[in-house]
Amino acid sequence: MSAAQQQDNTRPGGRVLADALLAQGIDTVFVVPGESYLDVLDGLYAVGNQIKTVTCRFEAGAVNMAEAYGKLTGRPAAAFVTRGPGACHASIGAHIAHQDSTPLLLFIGQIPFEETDRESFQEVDYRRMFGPLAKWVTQIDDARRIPELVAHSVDVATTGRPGPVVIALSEEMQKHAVSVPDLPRATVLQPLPDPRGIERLQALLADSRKPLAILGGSTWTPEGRAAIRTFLTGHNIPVTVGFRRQALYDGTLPNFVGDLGVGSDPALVARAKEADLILAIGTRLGEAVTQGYTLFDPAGRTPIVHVYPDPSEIGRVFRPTLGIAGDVNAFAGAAAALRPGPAPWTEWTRSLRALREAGREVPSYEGLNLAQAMRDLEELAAPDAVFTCDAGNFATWPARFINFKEDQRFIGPTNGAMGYGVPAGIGAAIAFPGRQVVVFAGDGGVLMTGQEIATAFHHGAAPILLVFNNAMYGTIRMYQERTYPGRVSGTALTNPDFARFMESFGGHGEVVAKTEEFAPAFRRAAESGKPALIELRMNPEQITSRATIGQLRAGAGVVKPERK
Ligand SMILES: Cc1ncc(C[n+]2csc(CCOP(=O)(O)OP(=O)(O)O)c2C)c(N)n1
Ligand SMILES: [Mg+2]
Repeated sequence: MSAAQQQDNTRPGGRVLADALLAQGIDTVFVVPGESYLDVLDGLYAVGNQIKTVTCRFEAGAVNMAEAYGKLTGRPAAAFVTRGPGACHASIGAHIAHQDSTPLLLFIGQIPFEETDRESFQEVDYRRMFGPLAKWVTQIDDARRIPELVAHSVDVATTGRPGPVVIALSEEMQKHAVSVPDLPRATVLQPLPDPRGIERLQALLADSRKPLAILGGSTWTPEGRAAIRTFLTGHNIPVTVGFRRQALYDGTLPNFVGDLGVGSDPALVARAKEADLILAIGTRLGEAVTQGYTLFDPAGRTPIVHVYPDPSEIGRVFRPTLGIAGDVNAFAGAAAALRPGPAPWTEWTRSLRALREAGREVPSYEGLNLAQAMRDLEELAAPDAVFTCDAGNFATWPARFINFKEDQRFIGPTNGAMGYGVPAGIGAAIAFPGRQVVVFAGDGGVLMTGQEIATAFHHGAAPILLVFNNAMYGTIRMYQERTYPGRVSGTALTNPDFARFMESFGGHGEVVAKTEEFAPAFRRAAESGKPALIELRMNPEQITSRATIGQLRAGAGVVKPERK
């Protein structure tokens, strides 16, 4: 089509929007429909299978699938929801994408523009509602501006520190026939880190005896990961990963020493405090990673090198000795070219790795031994499996006992959002058809969004769900037992038969109550080729991999609150 014809290409707003998505390289959308964006649905119909439309059961599910898709591919997927109630259900996805720095587009069908401020049916001001949750919020009231605002939204979502962009779509605007050109994708190269940073890093390393790297963040490319591995293995620097950023670094390498987040090995946390140089690369130094802001001295006595794409995040809580703003992958490339000097920390690295491996040894537990089950999973999972994780105590079992491998991926919500794991697993299966997807979820979180199993069936995704069943909101029970021992309140659960729940959708269900049952159950689940669920029937007394409820009560030692 010539440029002149393109100019003449009069289309209704809904179609312009679908074409704008295509022009920006967005080929997958996750939707729960609403009459507020019928014209966009029709635009999606018009472009046919150029855009894959995944119909979901719950807006939180839709937006979590889109978030996981963006987290795994680095390109945003779009979620479409209706105004008012749909937007409210979807808001959790904006919060996850914000805290996880994930590119995401959340489109919301809006009321007709001429009814604004009458509190008309389902009316909400999204600029106010999503102000603190999103990186940017806009509303399209003129169909001629669709290409501009969609293109800018993609740029905002994907550059610097990535994040969610919310785009409200006035209802009648979607019907207006306009002639407007599609806009091409912009190639935006990220700022390069200043080469002086590498020189200073080298000088700091030369003075160090106990360096420690923390990898995190969302902007890694495969090349960047390979380069940072070359740098860190070449210098034999011990490497941790930030909260829920497992698999950013190959856990089988002899300098991987564990994760810093919620439920980290206390021995690792203690040793991390001994480090004399912190290399925080790509990660925010947020609450979870820094163990409630206690890991380093805020006045900067431990030298910190902080490499991050957004300068406004550097020095936010901890004063760095050296801040390096810019693309972490470019930094990694430059660091990989450094010739390793003498590394007087061989013993330090070896001892941290020994700690990691000692922590992975399988203890004996009463009842189902989840440590052994996780070690079996480590053996049995596909070498390029994608793991998705919900939020809860159960997540500490895989983090402690599995060393994730180079080609595997692991994603979870760093904001601790329950209900993430199952839809994220479906998003992962849609992003990477044919790859094995394993979901870790508790009996609490799995029923927040477990109905999306129907979406998995509808779109041919086949994740394997591992449901850690302790018949309680175990994390909160753990805090309860520490703070108010024996006073169980609001945390006990009555569960369905999870295997039959999965079977009722047409999937494969298994119950594992004994340790030796896990491996064959996982094999059968993987071979079934269908969505599968394995209920892990836990000993509820074993509240974490490190403590029983009895031990928590015994160690609680807090003053009981007075009741008035
Ligand atoms: C959406 C949401 N609601 C509530 C919480 C608070 N919360 C954190 S963990 C947890 C319990 C999780 O229970 P379950 O999924 O069974 O996992 P478990 O801790 O028992 O392993 C709750 C209620 C949360 N993090 N997210
Ligand atoms: Mg539970």
